[in-house]
Amino acid sequence: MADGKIEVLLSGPPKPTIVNGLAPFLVHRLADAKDRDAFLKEIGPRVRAIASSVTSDAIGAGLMSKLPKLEIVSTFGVGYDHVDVAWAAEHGVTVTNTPRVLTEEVADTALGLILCTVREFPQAERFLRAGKWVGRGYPLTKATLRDRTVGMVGMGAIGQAIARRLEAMKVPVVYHSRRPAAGAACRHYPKLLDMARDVDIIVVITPGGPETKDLINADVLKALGPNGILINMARGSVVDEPALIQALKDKTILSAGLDVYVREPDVPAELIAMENVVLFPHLGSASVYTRTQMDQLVVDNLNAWAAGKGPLTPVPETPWPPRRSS
Ligand code: 8YV
Repeated sequence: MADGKIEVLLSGPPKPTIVNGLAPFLVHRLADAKDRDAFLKEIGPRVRAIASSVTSDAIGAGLMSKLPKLEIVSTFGVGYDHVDVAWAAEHGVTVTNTPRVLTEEVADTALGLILCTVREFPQAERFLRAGKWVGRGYPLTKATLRDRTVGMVGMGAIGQAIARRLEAMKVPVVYHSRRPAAGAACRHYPKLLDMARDVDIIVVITPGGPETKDLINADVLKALGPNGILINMARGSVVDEPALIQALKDKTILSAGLDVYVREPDVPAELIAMENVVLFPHLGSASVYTRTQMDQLVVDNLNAWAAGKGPLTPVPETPWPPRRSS
């Protein structure tokens, strides 16, 4: 503790809300370290908390094990597959994320991506800008929401917010998840393949990580069928990307709308070359309003922990108070 302040390691860019909010702490910025190993060797023994301002920088066992006094990792984002939670749980380190404050924003984006993909709005806009409207109208779209059922993969808070929007638009919704979700009134499919056969659009909104890796594979896409549309709002890892590219090329499915990719920000050139896909640059929660609330929750979690009240939103794998095995 320098000057009585708790020392915090900041991973990711120094966003103003986070930097200002962490004023009560002594903050060390990982991004500024010229020699990362030497930097961690020097400050590591004093660091008690990590603040992570992005989901794109991994917080792995290698980093956390260099911080023997680490008690908490407060990360930005509802998804926390970039944090090795199994290691954290085993070592009594609490991980917090930023749920709820982004739910409605991500659901809005999902609805936008669904509509853009089904009705080809970005393609039609490109058509107008290219001066092609003069000769003829944009072709009628093959797809419509009017005769489709949506199958959600994942029915957590964001899944339910998407389902509410679709139901308000009179679109029938069903879902697949390992267990039926509390509070979801629509039909639950225990088997993903069964649901894929019955629906016309799959919307993926389930956590990333090893348990869901390549969940949407060639078999699921085949079951979705030639009129089918895949929407991915979750993590690139949930979809077998080469299988998706193949399915789009072969017309095994009709089209896809993607907000996330396996190696962001690298998007496969094959996808970029396709007209039957709509590609968003991971926009889910990307408004100033919502991102500020997410940044603030990163700070609030650390302040609540430092005040001895316990963090506000620990993830289920690392409940508060922590169970230290050593
Ligand atoms: C982030 C997200 O905007 O919260 C999450 O898990 O995926 C998004 O809200 C994204 O991670 C940007 O880096």
